[in-house]
Amino acid sequence: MAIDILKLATPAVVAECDESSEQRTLPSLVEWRAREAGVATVHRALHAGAERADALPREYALLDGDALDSRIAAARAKLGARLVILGHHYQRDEIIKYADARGDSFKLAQFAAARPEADYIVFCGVHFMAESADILSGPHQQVVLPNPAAGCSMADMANIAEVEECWAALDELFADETTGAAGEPQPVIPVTYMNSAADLKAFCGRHGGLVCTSSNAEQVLTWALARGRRVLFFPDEHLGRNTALKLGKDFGGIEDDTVLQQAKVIVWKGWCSTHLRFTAEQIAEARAAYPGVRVVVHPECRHEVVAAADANGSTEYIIKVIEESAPGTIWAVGTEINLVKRLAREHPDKTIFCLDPVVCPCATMYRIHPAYLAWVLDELAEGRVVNQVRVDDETAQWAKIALERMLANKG
Ligand code: CIZ
Repeated sequence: MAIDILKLATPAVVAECDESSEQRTLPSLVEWRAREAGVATVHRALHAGAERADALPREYALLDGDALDSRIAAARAKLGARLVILGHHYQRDEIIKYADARGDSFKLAQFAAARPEADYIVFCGVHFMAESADILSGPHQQVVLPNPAAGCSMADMANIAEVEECWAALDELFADETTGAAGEPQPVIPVTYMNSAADLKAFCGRHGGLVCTSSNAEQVLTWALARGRRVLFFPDEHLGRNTALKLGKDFGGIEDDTVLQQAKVIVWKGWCSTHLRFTAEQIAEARAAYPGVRVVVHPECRHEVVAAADANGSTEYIIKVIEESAPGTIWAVGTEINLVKRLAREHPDKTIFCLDPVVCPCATMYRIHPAYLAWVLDELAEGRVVNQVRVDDETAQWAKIALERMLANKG
């Protein structure tokens, strides 16, 4: 049955997600603005365990969009080629419009490393991305994260103390597999997703492991399983499981020793709250409402969602399949809403909508606001570096080894 594309309306977004409202994600900014307007606000404590402060000088919180535009333009003009601004695909449009390059975390880190003339790399993304840019860029380059509170809750679900404890337990469990003979496979190879702190990447570097992104997880796991009897994959349980299933390998969590003995891929218990919003029911609804719709989701979604979709892949992959599709095609997309909305706007000849009708941007990505960008750029223009993200040399050296092993595998 031919579908008249002109009759299809893009599904309406029916609700705003409370979790990602500016009130919750940018307390300083909202509080200053409310105080100026004489409106009472409910004081909200920073999320538990936050080591990175959400701070912004008051004057920036009170500037409107036009004033912020002029400040940012003036600072960029002053800094010229010494400055590069990077925008991750998940950033809001008000930030992406200032970016010299947009991409996924890995592509952006490579872009920065290929620009040695840039002394300052302002990374509009989250903490682990700025760390990776620092690791891959030159020693004279300084990486700035406009709001240091912009983190990744999934990345924070594995920390070095827990991973070392787990590693020691696995070492004990598989102790009789090691004879010390030359060339024998390692009992376990650690693999960390790009969405992880630098010290976890360094851990993988030290222990014969490597990093993966959502676009090369299959190649990386294949590499690791050729050198080890099994893989410990952290922090994202879903990317680990989806990749193991694609490769036809057994997987298991770390809770049960019997499962552990059989698993080829041992998955950590971490997840992305944004991608866990997508369900197989939403896919069924999209298929019923839009005959011929193609569904593409990110592999951080649950396995049942990935299995029900037509395709799955990283942000770069999602952008590519949609860009390369024929005019008139219909796409239901399961990833961060800012990227989906941008794809819909940039491809008006296609019908593109988010699988989830509730707008729920990644709350931590949302912490980069133009007010923070204007502030850090003004400081740089005056020769002061604020909110620098710096990985110590020892950690950076091992993390780089893990990243380079991944590079050698990039398919
Ligand atoms: O690696 C990245 O940038 C993230 C967070 C996801 C992706 O698929 O690109």
